[in-house]
Amino acid sequence: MTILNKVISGKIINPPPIWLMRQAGRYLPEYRQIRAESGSFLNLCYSPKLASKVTLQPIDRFDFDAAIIFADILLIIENLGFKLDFNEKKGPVIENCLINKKINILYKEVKKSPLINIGETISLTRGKLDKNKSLIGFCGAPWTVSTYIINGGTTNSYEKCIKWAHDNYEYFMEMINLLVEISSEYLIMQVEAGADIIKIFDTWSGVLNKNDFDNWVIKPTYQIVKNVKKKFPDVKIIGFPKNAGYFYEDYIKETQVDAVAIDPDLDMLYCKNTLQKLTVIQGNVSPEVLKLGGDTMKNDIIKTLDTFSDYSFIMGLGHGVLKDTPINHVSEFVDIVRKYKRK
Ligand code: 1CP
Repeated sequence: MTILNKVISGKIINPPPIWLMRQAGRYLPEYRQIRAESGSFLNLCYSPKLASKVTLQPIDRFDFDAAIIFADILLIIENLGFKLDFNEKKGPVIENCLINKKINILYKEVKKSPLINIGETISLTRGKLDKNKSLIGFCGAPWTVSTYIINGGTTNSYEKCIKWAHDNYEYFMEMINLLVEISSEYLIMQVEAGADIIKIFDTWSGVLNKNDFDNWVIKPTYQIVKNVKKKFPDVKIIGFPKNAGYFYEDYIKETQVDAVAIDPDLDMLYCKNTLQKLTVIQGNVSPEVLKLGGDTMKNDIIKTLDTFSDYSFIMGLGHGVLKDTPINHVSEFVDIVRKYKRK
């Protein structure tokens, strides 16, 4: 069993294992080189050889305890017939987003869609990765993915997506159910290819009220967990309902994920006294503090370890590594954690 799997199964390991969201990416020169060679971000995601190289770069450099497969949560929307592009400045762009168009399913079966390339990246990477290290597969949760489909890209007006969902409720729920179905199949393919942990990213769950959170975040996530576990009862699943605040508790109890990633906005003592009693947590140093470095970073890392190391814990960030983060801050982060002695 990998070290991360042991921790998610309830073992207390000190110092805890480490991996970071967006640990591969533009802050690494070796990533920027392969990204330039690949021509575009999508080419890179769909090229198993290059994507596998990029997945392993942060492991070679920092010796993290897990690799997360290099891909993107939005690739799946091509299966629903939407054309995805990534613009250097704007980020993801979906032409003919839902506000203008109806769903016209292009690929119902994951294995007959371009997502099959991600399975290939996973097999290639598993063959090269140390046996003690986990390979993390992932998908976006239906609500978060649907915000991009509705809006056509990143937005800062989530109220428009919420309004659209309520105004077109039946159609919206059909889309959520379709995303549950395809995402489950996609995750099952990832486990078959060699992923031993799955993460479900719900980056925009924090904009919803409790009722919508229950119906659009908790229920679809529970369905995905159920579908994956039916096929692979032992695979461990980490949920990330970012900015869900006090809704984290119901999310943990009702989705039946095996662990949750916590964002930096959550109070650490609340996490320790409440969430850590319910499940294994991963978190939650702020990516801004990692970028800043120095004593602020050092103190936050130690405080995080002091707070959470009485129970099973995975050390990481509350969100992804920022683009201009100095590489030596990441090495120092790993160094401080590995030298940590539990009080
Ligand atoms: O040109 C580039 O280098 C593109 C930048 C980039 C990268 C490196 C994007 C575009 N995606 C990724 C990789 C990625 N995305 C991974 C790989 C593995 C890793 O973590 O190292 C993962 C897991 C994601 C997940 C992802 N993509 C999420 C959920 C997690 C999160 O960060 O909140 C979301 C919301 C996306 C959408 C996305 N992909 C890329 C951009 C610029 C965006 C938009 C983000 C936004 O709307 O704010």
